[in-house]
Amino acid sequence: MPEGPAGVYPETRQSRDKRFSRLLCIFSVIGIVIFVAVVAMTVALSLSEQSVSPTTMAPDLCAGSGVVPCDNGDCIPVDNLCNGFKDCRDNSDEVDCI
Ligand SMILES: [Ca+2]
Repeated sequence: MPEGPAGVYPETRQSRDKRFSRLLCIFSVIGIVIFVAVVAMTVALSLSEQSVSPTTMAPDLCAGSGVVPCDNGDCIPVDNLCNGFKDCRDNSDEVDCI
């Protein structure tokens, strides 16, 4: 019975197991990083969608289409200016009414 291969085999298997567990660890870390990145992107996307309400438009887009900009950037129909109801979220449509 040859002693060489029998003596070498346990070391080779150990180092192979070590390498395998190290690879497993690296892949786990990569998986966790990808998961965290995807979750962060999903949260950021949903937050940015929430902050843009349907009535919010850039002030220059309000002009000339029957709507006027509020001080906070909302757009409201021009008829809603000074009508006694709060249409802008900042109530700027009911300020400085004569
Ligand atoms: Ca109003």
